[in-house]
Amino acid sequence: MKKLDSIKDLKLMANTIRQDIIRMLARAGSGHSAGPLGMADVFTALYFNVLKHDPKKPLASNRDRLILSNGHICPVRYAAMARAGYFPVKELSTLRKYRSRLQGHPSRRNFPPLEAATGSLGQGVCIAVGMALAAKLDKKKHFICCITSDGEHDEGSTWEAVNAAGKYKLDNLIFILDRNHIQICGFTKNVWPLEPLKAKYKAFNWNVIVINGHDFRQILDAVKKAKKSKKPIIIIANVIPGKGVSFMENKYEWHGKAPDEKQAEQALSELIQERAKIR
Ligand SMILES: Cc1ncc(C[n+]2csc(CCOP(=O)(O)OP(=O)(O)O)c2C)c(N)n1
Ligand SMILES: [Mg+2]
Repeated sequence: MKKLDSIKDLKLMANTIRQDIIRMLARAGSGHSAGPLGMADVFTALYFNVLKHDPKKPLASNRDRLILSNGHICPVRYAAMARAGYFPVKELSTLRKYRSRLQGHPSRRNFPPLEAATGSLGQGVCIAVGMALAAKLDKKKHFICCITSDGEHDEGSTWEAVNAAGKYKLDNLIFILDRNHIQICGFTKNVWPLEPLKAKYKAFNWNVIVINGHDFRQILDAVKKAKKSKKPIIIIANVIPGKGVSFMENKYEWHGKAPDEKQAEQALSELIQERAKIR
């Protein structure tokens, strides 16, 4: 894997990925903007530093598995994978096109390195728990890392998965929560309050780390600690939906909307200005 060790290089890569997301969505003319932009730093840290993976051998049996349970934010995963060398960057322009490998929600049938077909909320988390249990039964050493979202915790099946992971003491399972406080039609606290999330996970016999999901040092430290946990662990990553684009930040209206041409131009100019300030 192409490893980036310096925080500056990670920040530059995350900025590149945010620009990719804007270009892909504008070209597709539909899709989700806020979630992918919010998770660009986490995905950069995963693909360019902490996950064990090899784009040249994408299905190697000892790879860490990454399940994107909130499948609708897949543009961020596609951009990170392209930049990491899984496929040519120009293929990003096929997002959401008929027959593309890069469907609007991840399709393992179209592209096996995506690990699972997700998007139906509450299912990827269950798949991840099953994969972690299977890996333990097979005495495998890889980790199962599952990205889940706050809105996904409205689903009963999410809590069944959490409960099962606690029972089986799945110390090879790491959840990373996209805690952006928004969902499809409002702020999570108004639609379906989730707090106290930390206490709930602890009650299910999980370890919990809470971080700022835009701080690379915190992300890297948290995943390193998570790999040493003796229980299933969740990293609650507080992130800003729409991060990096002023008119999208903290606006749930951007949950499932793509920028038009003019909005994309404005977004890219802000990201390019931000890039110049990266030290
Ligand atoms: C089982 C299921 N029910 C409903 C939906 C429709 N849906 C798509 S995204 C979403 C909101 C989920 O919240 P979150 O993942 O926190 O959204 P974001 O932070 O990206 O805005 C909903 C209800 C779905 N994908 N799956
Ligand atoms: Mg959310």
